[in-house]
Amino acid sequence: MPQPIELPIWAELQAHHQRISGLHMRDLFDADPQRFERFSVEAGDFLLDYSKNRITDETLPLLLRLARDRRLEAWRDRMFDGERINNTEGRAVLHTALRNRSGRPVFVDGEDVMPAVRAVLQRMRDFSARVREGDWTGCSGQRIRDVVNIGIGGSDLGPLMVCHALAGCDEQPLRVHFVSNVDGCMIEQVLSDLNPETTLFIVASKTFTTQETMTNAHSARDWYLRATGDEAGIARHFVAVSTNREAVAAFGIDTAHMFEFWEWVGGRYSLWSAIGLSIALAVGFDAFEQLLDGAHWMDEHFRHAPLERNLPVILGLLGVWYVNFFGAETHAILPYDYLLQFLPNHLQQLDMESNGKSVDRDGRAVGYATGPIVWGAPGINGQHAFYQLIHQGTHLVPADFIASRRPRTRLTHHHEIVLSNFLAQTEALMRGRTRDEALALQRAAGVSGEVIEQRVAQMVFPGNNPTNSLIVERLTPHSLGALIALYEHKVFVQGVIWNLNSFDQWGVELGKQLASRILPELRSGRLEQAHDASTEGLIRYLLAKR
Ligand code: G6Q
Repeated sequence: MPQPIELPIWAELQAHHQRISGLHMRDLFDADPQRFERFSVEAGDFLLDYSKNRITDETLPLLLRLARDRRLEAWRDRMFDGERINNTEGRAVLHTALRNRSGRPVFVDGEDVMPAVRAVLQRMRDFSARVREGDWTGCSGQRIRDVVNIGIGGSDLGPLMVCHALAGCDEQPLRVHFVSNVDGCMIEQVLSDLNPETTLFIVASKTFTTQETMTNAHSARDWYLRATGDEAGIARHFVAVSTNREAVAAFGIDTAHMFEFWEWVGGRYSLWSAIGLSIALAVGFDAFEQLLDGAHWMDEHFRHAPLERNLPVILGLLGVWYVNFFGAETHAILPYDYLLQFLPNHLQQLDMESNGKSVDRDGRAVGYATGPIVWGAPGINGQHAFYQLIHQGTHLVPADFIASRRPRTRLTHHHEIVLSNFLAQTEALMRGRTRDEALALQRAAGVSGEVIEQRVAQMVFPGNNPTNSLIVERLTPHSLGALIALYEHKVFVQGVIWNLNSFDQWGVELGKQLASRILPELRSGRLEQAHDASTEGLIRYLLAKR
C-alpha cells in the first residue's frame, strides 16, 4: 500500500492548503450566512458543528477523496468482519462485537464469537444484580458496600471515566473506587476508609501479569487477610476480569468468579467487555447495556452513514487536515460537562497509544506526522488555567468542545452559565479581536496616550483557531456509549489515513523491561547492570541515601 504522501491527492491537499491558509474564518463567516447549515451534521444524540474550522467548500471533498484513496471503507469492513487487522500481533480487532446488539454473527477464524460474548454479559448481569441487591454477601454475611477496581491503563481509565459520568448525583447502592497507581499511597488512601467485610475487589487485568495491578492486588489481599484471617472468604471478596485463566487461579481467585474476555479486545478498547464490570456494579447492568446500545448505534452510523455525513469520518479527517497540512502538533478535548471530567484522560490513551507511531503497518518509517498530542480538561476550569495559550500563544491548538444540551443537574441556571461559556469561547477562538476593536474598547474606557498603544498590543487576539462543537442531547448511558465509540472510530479513521496499526503498543515495552532490571538493584542495594552515567548516578544517589 503506498504511503499517503505518495498519493496524488496529498499534493492536491497541499496546494489547497496553500490557497486557503491565509483566509480568516471571520471573513468566511461574513461571506456566507449559511456556513453553519452547510458545515454541521445532526445524527442520533449529537449535533456536530464543524463550521468553525479553517475549511472552504473544497476542503472536505478533497479530504474525503484522501479517505477513499486510502480505502477507508474497505478497512472499516475488515475490522467489523473480524479480520486480523492488528497485523503485528496477529489479532482481530473486535471491540465492536462486544456491543453488537444486532443479532448478526461475528466470525473469528470461522467461529461466531457472539454466543461467548452474550454468555459473559449474562454472567455480569446476574453477578452485578446479586451484589447490588445485597444477595451476594461478604465473609461475615453482610452486604457489599464498596467495590474497588484494581487495574491500570485500559483496565482503569475507561471504567473510571464512565462510572464518574453516569453516577452523577443519583443515589447508588455501592460506592465504586479505582486503584491504578502502584504508589502505595493510592491503595492506602482508598482502603483507609473501607471495611474489609463489606468490600469487593475486582482485579481487572487482561494479561494478569501487569506489575502495578498484581502488586496492588496482593496488597489488597494482605489487607483483607490481616483484618479477617479468613482465607475461604477470599472467594467472596475477590473476583477477576481477565483473559488469563491460569494466572487468575494462581493468584487464588476461584475461576468460577472470573469474568472472561478475549485477545481480540485491546486494553484501551475494553470497557465494553467484562472490564466494564465496575460500571455494571456502579450504575446497574441495564445502564451498562444502554451504554453498549449507544456504542452500537455509533458503529452502525460509522458503517452506513455516507462519508460526508459520518461523524467519526469528519472528525478524523479534520484532525488530519491540521496535523499534516497546518503542522498542528496537539489536539485539545474540552468537555463543558463536569460529568465528563475524565473523558480527556481516556481519549488521551485511546488516541496517543493507538496512533502515536512513527513506523507504519508495513514496517516503513513514516515520512509525515501522525497522532497529535491529545490533552484536555473540563473547559470551564481550563478557561481559568490554560486557555491563555490557546487564545494568544504561538501554537495552533485545534480543539473539540463538548457539551450537553439538557443538563443532568437540577440547578439549571448553572447549566446556562456553562453553555454561555462554551459558546463564547468557540466564538472568541474563531473571531479573535482586531486592533481596531481593541482600540475602540480602550478609547471608550477613556484610555489615551502611550498606555493605549501598550494595552492594544496585548489585547489583540489573532482568532482563526479551529474548534468543533459537539452537542450531546443529554448525557445518558446511551449517548455516552455513542460518544466514546465516536472517538474510537475517529482514531481508526486517522490510523487508516496514516497507514498505522492502531491496535498495538510496542512503545510501552522498553520502559517495562528496563524497570524489571533496575528493581532488583534497588531491592538488593547493589548496582549489577551497566547503565548510562545519568541513570547510574541516580541509582547510586538513591542507594547511598537509604
Ligand atoms: C491498552 C494498553 C494498556 C493496558 C494496561 C493494563 O491498550 O495495552 O493500557 O490496558 O497495560 O494491561 P492489563 O489489563 O493486561 O493489566
